[in-house]
Amino acid sequence: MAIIGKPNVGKSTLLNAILNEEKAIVSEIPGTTRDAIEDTIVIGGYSFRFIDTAGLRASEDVIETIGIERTWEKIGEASIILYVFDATEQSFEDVTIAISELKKPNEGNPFNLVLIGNKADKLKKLPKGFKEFVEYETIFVSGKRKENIHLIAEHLVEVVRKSKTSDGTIVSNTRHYDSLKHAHESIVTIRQGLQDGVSPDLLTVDIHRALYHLGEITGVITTDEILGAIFSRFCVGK
Ligand SMILES: Nc1nc2c(ncn2[C@@H]2O[C@H](COP(=O)(O)OP(=O)(O)OP(=O)(O)O)[C@@H](O)[C@H]2O)c(=O)[nH]1
Ligand SMILES: [Mg+2]
Repeated sequence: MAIIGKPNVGKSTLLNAILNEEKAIVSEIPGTTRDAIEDTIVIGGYSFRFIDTAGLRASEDVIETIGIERTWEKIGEASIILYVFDATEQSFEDVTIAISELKKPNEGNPFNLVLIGNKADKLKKLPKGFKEFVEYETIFVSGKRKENIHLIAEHLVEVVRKSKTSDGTIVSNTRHYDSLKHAHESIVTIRQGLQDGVSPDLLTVDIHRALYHLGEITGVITTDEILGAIFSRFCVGK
């Protein structure tokens, strides 16, 4: 779960409220968080890793800029993005513009986004536009007062329940899903081949294919090394 948003909207406050621990430094100075801070907690029987990130803005500061690049990396890796906004400052229009900016580099991929309107303790009434907004779930909270944090937890559990695969893993990236599907198809063929006594030379083709597809996800394709290890373990000739 990547917690992202503009500087000073209360991302670190929210992380601390979710973890119930003063994990991240909170201050009124925009740009406080520069490095990603993360921790894992179990909610409703599922393990969630929350990552607090550097606030997104154009910065002249070299270190903050590196932090913001990391935020973009985390956005790419996250299963679910919690986009935090300051409900007292950012209008519905501001938030919808920010979302379309976020979606640009992820075009074509499913985008699991939850909007968190923070600092709701300072609001007399909820800002316009959000109530009718159906595209993304919007939850208003006060990180500082720890109000409505349970709504985030409940929503996340529901998302996972709905989207989980049979072993409880969420694969929300379609590219990863395709790679895993292809790797799985090859593995099924390999297993069948082993049962049928197919020659190892022929099995190698499918082993290569499975590793290739897994490598598409991990970025590591060291087929010969891994094949060597497999063959030595299973005592089959190359
Ligand atoms: N009233 C109110 N103030 C809040 C709330 N959440 C955070 N704040 C205040 O907003 C300021 C910024 O909070 P942070 O949690 O550091 O914000 P951030 O988004 O992590 O900021 P950066 O790390 O700079 O990107 C602090 O002064 C907090 O006390 C809230 O729910 N209500
Ligand atoms: Mg912060």
